Amino acid sequence: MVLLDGKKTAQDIQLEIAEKVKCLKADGKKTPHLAAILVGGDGASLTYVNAKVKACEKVGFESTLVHIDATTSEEDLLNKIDELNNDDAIDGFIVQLPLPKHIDEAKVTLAVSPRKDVDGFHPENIGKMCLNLPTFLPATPNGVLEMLKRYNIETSGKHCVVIGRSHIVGSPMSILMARNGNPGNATVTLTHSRTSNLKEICATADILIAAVGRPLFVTADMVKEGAVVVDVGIHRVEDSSKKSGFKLIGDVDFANVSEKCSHISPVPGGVGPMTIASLMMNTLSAIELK
Ligand code: L34
Repeated sequence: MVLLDGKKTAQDIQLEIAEKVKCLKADGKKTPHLAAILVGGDGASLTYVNAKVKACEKVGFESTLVHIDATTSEEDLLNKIDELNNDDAIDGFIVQLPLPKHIDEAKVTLAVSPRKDVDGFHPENIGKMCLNLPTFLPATPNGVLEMLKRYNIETSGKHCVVIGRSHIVGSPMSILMARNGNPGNATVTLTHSRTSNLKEICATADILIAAVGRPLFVTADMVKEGAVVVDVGIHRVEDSSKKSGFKLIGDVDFANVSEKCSHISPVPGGVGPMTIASLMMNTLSAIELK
């Protein structure tokens, strides 16, 4: 079994980006500048956003963290987004999800200028992704693609089963795996909570991508011998033996599934760090697309 080491792969990518940033600076070009808006935010969101800011430092980008109160009105958030849309210093920005319940995520997604939408969530960018036109690709699915590519995993002609149809992971993941490209050209089945015979379908997957959002949902009986398993889930569960009081687990029952598959991504240290590396790639291309 080969471990798909997202932590190490993300570090490699960040070193490559750092080299490119050095060249940009040497050529007198603008230093890429990423901003992140965090509204309120639980511990997990704060951890992820802080990791994004830290990654910016590592690759030599400038970064701005806009941390606003959980009680902020939708209108105030939309105004802040407009400010960033019009700020020439900022090349790209993200609004960390989830948002507090009183704020409409769809409205927020639409308010971000497609040119600065380094999360790749704006309908214009989703449309371009579907048409295989150059654009910002959503960070998590693109991180998974990059991981498959760097581990030389053949996707062409393979049966890829994606579990979960969220706007930010499952849906775009299924489109990217089916696109004409490398990685891509897979035969994709997108499954979700209404899928009948889910276990049987998963057990036919050459590549199984779990983005269900339920801890340890994927058990060994759902996995074909020799399959490639990518775990996009991330859950904090109580663990009194840890200083933090919790441990991280994924959507996949790693201990049992890892005995059966050819490749598997761990949690932590799998897709999470790749999401961040992928955001750095998009921010760099925000400069290049200009
Ligand atoms: N707008 N919202 C927006 N863009 C995104 O791309 C995200 N996502 C998801 C949640 N909301 C978002 C993230 O950034 C998930 N996500 C994310 C990013 C990083 C990590 C996990 C999820 C990550 O670094 N995970 C580490 C462990 C971190 C910890 O200690 O909790 C890992 O090794 O998996």
